[in-house]
Amino acid sequence: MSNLKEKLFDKIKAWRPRTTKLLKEYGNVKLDEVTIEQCIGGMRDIKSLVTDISYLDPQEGIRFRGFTIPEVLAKLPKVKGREMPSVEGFFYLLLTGDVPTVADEAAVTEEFRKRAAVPKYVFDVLRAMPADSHPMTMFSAAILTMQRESLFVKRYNEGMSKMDYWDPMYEDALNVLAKLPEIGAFIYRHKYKGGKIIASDPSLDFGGNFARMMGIEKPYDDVARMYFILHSDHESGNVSAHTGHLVASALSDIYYSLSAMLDGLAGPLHGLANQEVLRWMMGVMDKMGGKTPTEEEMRKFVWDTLKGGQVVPGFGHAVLRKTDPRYMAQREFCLKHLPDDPIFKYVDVLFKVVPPVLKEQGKAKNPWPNVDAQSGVIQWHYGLKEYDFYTVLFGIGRALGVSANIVWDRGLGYALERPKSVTTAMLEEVAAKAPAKTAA
Ligand code: HAX
Repeated sequence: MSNLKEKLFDKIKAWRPRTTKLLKEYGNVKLDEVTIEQCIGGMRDIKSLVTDISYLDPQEGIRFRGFTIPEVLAKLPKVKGREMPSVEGFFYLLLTGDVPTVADEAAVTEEFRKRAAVPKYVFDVLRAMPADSHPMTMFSAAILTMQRESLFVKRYNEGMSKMDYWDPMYEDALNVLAKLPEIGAFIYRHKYKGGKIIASDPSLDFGGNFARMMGIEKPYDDVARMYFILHSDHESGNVSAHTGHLVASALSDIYYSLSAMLDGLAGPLHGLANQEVLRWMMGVMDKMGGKTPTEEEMRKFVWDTLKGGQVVPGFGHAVLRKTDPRYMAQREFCLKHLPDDPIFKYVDVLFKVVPPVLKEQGKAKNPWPNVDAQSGVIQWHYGLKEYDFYTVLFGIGRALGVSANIVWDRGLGYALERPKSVTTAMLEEVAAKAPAKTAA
């Protein structure tokens, strides 16, 4: 067993009695109540999922294993000579809850390296897809194509015990994660760079190797590391994480689960918003003949979007009620590395203009920018201008968190997910019995 796997198993064994005790001794204790608005309105805020990998506070933002983003970036071992920690060390933190030593991190890097070779048939499938396929469709298909490799399925068919589910799920998770940098970079080079593929360099870490295969110079390696870390997890209820968890709860393997989570991430209200932000800004730029709009001009563009019945991409959030700390981490990076970038200037104007407009409109519960408002700018600056690729970058990061969650789901024996639905008539019946004040 690798260090990581041994450590994980110790943690799972120590954790199991906590979950069992809660279920057996306190299973009937009430945790929450559900309103009609929550039932119709996308289950907002209903406490009905458990994860210990990350927690999203509406005011503070995300904590990974109890650490804020600045703490994570400061505490994890840095890649030699670089500003950012490695993705491998971060994955160790997500999976075990402990900050890795340099040796722990090196062991994960070695685990990923051993598993990084992508089967040739994946590239054949990608090459056979229509040229106008969206990169997210290609990414999801690439992962689904590898489903035949699943060790979980093999062991399940051999009759493995429920207590062992976590083990082949862990193996599958590492096997698929290790291949994501090459798959992502292949999709990019195949689709946008005339198929000129750059070979992987196994001596590099996850982020460094991705940057190399993308063909983008330093400091893009640090951009990649930062990007994958920031996008990894946002507790369990967001569409991508929830989809991964839901699909895996049927004991579907990690390939099915990650492919499905990517399909959810590909929606414009979720991960695709990073592409939509750039598309929106390019539209404004076109109308401005390339000039940066004044605040007054930008305000008009924002109002035009709202009056057209569309959302302003990159703003608002279902849980957060302040500026996303993932936005702030990227903003700090921009202020340090690309303060004069014209697109960053656009984003800066939007930062000033959009929240007051959304407040004035009075619909959005959170007028502040989310992660997607800032992320495309950095990619654009380093030459990645094909913005329909941006959600693939998000997907590589999100796969880290979703995989860690699924391994733990199986370790703790979480159940098949099956909420109950009601009919509209049933809701009306409940509403009719409500006290007049509530019903008014
Ligand atoms: N622009 C215009 N209207 C907005 C808005 C925005 N940025 N954010 C919210 N609203 C509107 C909603 O569409 C909703 O309108 P209706 O009452 O007409 O349906 C109303 O304000 C109330 O919505 P809410 O309760 O504040 O927000 P939701 O939880 O329903 O939705 C969203 C959260 C993120 C989907 C929403 O803010 C949005 O559409 N934002 C723009 C798209 C975006 O940036 N998505 C990425 C979010 C972060 C993420 O998941 N990244 O992957």
